[in-house]
Amino acid sequence: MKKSLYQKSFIKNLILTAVFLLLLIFDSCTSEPRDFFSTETPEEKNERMQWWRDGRFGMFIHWGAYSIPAGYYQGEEVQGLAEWIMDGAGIPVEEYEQIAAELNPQHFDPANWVSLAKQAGMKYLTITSKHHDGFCLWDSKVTEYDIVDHSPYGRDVLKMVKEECEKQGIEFCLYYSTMDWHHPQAKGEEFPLYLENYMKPQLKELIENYHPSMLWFDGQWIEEWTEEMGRDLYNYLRNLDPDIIINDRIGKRETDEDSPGDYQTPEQLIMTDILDDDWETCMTMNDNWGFKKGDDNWKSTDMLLQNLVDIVSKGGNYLLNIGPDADGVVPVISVTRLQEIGRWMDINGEIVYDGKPFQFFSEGEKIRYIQSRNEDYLYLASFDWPEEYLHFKYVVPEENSTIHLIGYEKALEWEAGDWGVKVKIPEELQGDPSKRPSDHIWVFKMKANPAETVKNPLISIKGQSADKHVFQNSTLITMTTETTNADIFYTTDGSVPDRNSKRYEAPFTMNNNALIRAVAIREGKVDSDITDFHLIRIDELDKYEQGVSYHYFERDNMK
Ligand code: FHN
Repeated sequence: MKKSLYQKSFIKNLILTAVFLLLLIFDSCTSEPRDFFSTETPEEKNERMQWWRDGRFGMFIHWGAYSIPAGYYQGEEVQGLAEWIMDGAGIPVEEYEQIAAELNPQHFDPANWVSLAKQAGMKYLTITSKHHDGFCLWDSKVTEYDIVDHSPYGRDVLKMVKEECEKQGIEFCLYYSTMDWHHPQAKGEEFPLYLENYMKPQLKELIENYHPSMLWFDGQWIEEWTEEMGRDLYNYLRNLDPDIIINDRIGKRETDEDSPGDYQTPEQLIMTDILDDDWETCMTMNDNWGFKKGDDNWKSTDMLLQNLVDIVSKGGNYLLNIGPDADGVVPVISVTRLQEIGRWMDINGEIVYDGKPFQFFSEGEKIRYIQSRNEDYLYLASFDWPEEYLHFKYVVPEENSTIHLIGYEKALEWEAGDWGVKVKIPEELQGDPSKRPSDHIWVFKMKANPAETVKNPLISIKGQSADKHVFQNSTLITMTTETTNADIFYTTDGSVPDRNSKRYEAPFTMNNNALIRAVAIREGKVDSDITDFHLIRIDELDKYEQGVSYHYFERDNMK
């Protein structure tokens, strides 16, 4: 039977589609994996990092078998971090396996964990899939040493947390330790086998089944781990999910350019300056990551919020940790802190989410400057309640700008002069702290430009200008400032220098211990900061010979 034109073209299309599909399959089987590490463009990276950069604030969760001993072994407190107890107490693998076999968190409620993050204004959550003890919180097909196969609980914790994150709109991310005290090949020469046959399949499993938005590696300091392994693993994972974000601990963190990873991870500390790179401070609320009985060294809510604002002012993210107990319960103080942070974020959150670093970020310890992302507004965060007036000097509000205290409707009165800017805090907010719009850090919003400030004076002896100096008999003090036509005023008794202090005219001699303090002033510009310089007189220095000397004692000789 003759085929109609329609039938012919249908068959032709069918054949073409089949060929095309075969080619596609063939191509995907044979095409080289992409070297993301060296070929990703800045635009591609910007796009990939967007949700993380916007998020700013995340929850870290350290939870696992170590939550059971909670820092105690055989009735004794174990020194070191709670989640390190296997190592700290030298618990043999078989014995630790028995501890893990007891994990049965009857009060674990993923909705509760995730909603705590959500309430606090956090946008992502990073949970330990496997910490250094090697125990896995998901149903891994590569091992039986996981919460589903090894513990009475028998449920896939990661899956539950993941589903809850999806429900509540929180990005789901996973911590994974390369160091593994449980796996027999994770040490010494056999490490490459552990990497290929255990780590990689596990990470593939995590990416394909749990789709984490970010992977947070840890344990990179072990000698088995190399920069090459890091680069290879980075590309392997990015080929599995090109959009995934990976922290810098996938590499050794030894060099800047050659180290893989998308952002830096300072631990328990905050960068001291604005950084061009992405970075995230991870921090505990008390002294341990995992749950530790009796660890009551809690940071205050005020401190946690100051950290958050300080980090945002320098362009970083804040990953704040909780360590639930063995039953899955989050310590009550952590809950309170998160709720208080959330109340503050409900009012002031725009400084966090809409904030980016301004050209300078701080004025002393208690003021932080942050600008809005479109650069239209400047936020000034005051860590202390300013009482009657708020003073600041590094920006000048635009002439017609209003200044608002976030959370309070009326515009505030302000005036500017050579001394800086003075904002009047309304009387109705004075006195009773409950009248203030929030309980911590107060945020002022305005349109402003950087003020012209005089450069700090530089004080030196013999051309050296560190802040402490040792001299003999007498020394010559020199002062300079980079601002032309500025006058320097100084004191030598530790008091605050101002226009009425001694004016610096020429180098002068000092022959005693002193704290010299100086300020540079030029009319029409904002006064410089004060420079401090400590002079320490040592008269007997020439009695000593230069160099290092030592005396050797043997223990037995000391009896
Ligand atoms: O040893 C771990 C520690 O237990 C914890 O997981 C922290 C979190 O950043 N990281 C390691 C130390 O760098």
